[in-house]
This record gives sequence, structure tokens and C-alpha cells, in this order.
Amino acid sequence: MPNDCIFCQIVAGDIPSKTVYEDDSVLAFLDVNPLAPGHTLVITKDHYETLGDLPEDTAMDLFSALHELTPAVETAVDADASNVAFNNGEASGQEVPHIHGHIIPRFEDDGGKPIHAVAGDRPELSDDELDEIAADISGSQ
Ligand code: DGP
Repeated sequence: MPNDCIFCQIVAGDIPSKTVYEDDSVLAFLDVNPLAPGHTLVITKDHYETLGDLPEDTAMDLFSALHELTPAVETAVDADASNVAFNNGEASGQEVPHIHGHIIPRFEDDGGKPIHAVAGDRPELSDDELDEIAADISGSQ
């Protein structure tokens, strides 16, 4: 565990958190700087930086916790919906380099935006370019 990782220090109990869920491999707690009431972070207890770094069993543990917690968070704050998302790598806006999923409760007319608003300008891609990208993705697994 990197000593300077804030989330590893939360897992170790060295930094307090408002914990809402814990099992052997996952911890969930309220975001210290919430975008909405109930904004929850779901992290792996072991230190990994991005989704692609996770071993498959840990990825399943993380997704299972998100699956269980998302409706629980929505119910707790009487939300109408939620955005569930990862900033996955520094260029995407990830500030804490320890994998964490955000559960952000959403409310009718809260003034927020959909996940489509997070990226930059939309690229113009031809059908051939889309075919090439699809082939590269399916060939790289
Ligand atoms: P991201 O940009 O995806 O890396 O988001 C990091 C989030 O972590 C951000 O919403 C604020 C939250 N955060 C940072 N430090 C702490 C902390 O010490 N405690 C808690 N509860 N949340 C933190």
C-alpha cells in the first residue's frame, strides 16, 4: 500500500470516514465533498489504480457492492435516479489514484447533466473508422 494514498489510509483506519458498507475486499463511504446528498465512493481495500488493474475476482466484488449499494443509497436519500461512474485514469479527471466508483444520487430538476456531458468535443468518425475501432477493441482482449 502506498503510504501517501488517502484511500489506503481510510482502509487502514488512519483517516476517519463515514462508512456505509464493508466486506473482505470492498469499502464504501460518503464522499467528503459531495455532489449530492448520499454521494458514495466504493473502493477496493487493496490498492489498484484503474479498472484495468483489478484482478477479475476483485472486479466482481467491486461491481457486486455497487449493485447492492446503488439502490440502497437512492432509497436512503429518496433520490429519483443516480449516476454511477468511475474517473478511470488521470486524463479522465481521477484525482485519487486508488480505484473508486462514484454513486451520485440524482433528483428531478437538480440542474445536473447526464454522463454524456463529461467528455470533450464529439469526434467525427466515419463508418470505416468505427469498424476499425471495434475490431481493435475486440482484438485486444
Ligand atoms: P476522483 O476525482 O474520481 O478521484 O474523486 C475523488 C473523490 O474523493 C472526490 O469526490 C473527493 C473524495 N475524497 C478525497 N479525499 C477524501 C477523503 O479523505 N475522505 C473522503 N470521504 N472522500 C475524499
